[in-house]
Amino acid sequence: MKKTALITGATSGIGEATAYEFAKQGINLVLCGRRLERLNTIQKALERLTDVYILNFDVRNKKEAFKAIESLPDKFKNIDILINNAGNAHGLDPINEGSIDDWDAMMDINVKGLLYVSKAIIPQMTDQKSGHIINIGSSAGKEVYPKGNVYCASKHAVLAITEGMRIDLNPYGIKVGAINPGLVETEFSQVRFKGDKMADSVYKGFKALQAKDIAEVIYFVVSRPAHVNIADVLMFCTAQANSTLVKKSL
Ligand code: NDP
Ligand code: 8X3
Repeated sequence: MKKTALITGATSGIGEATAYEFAKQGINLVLCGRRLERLNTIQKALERLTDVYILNFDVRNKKEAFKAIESLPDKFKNIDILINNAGNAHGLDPINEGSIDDWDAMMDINVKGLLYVSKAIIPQMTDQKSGHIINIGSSAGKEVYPKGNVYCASKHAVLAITEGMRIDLNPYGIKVGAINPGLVETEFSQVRFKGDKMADSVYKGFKALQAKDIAEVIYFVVSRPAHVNIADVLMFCTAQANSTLVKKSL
């Protein structure tokens, strides 16, 4: 039987690449994001390969998130795989200069949004006594780097939530794991620096991870045999040794 995956943040970067990878493997898709036009375009592109349904909502909005997930037609209602990917960094400032709006955005999207979507989907997984949840954390969830403060805190929270989910959902046969990448060349820095040209320099002088690299690992994780659960993956590009050490050729 074909599996169905729900991917949050499917309109760009890691989420979009995962949608393409899963479609190639014949997994049915529920793709989520705020940018409807992009969802429509991706749906059109992937419908040649698999069945695709789109949900247009903001993960910060609890009511919208639940309403959207409840509205899924029967064909897409049973979610076998949940990829909690929606998220971003907002700003890169020392804690004494950080913006409260940026802090709210990161906590509301990366942490609370992940919880809302999970809360809406988990009951159906516990009923079925199966399911697989992958949370996209970050190397920033394992180390704190200068000016990373609240983003790192949000990703440390994602790791704690992942571990908690794995423990609490273990009796139901639900697999839970986290994928924690270092620098990935996506729209991430455009969002972090709010379109400032600073964003262009982040991935210069070295070959960063690409969204497809992460998508392939995600597919590997979800395609293991039933008795195997990959709990935690930390991945860097070759030029990156840890959160702060990147070997640049420039
Ligand atoms: P992108 O900016 O390319 O993608 C972010 C995705 O999240 C978009 O699809 C965006 O969709 C969605 N999103 C953001 N805010 C909301 C919201 N409020 N409601 C619903 N969807 C939202 O970045 P990445 O692909 O790099 O990021 C994906 C995940 O990977 C994030 O959790 C990020 O923290 C993590 N990560 C990224 C790394 C990197 O270096 N790029 C490294 C490690 C982890 P839309 O705007 O349409 O809503
Ligand atoms: C994204 C990677 O190093 O920019 O989580 O925080 S980093």
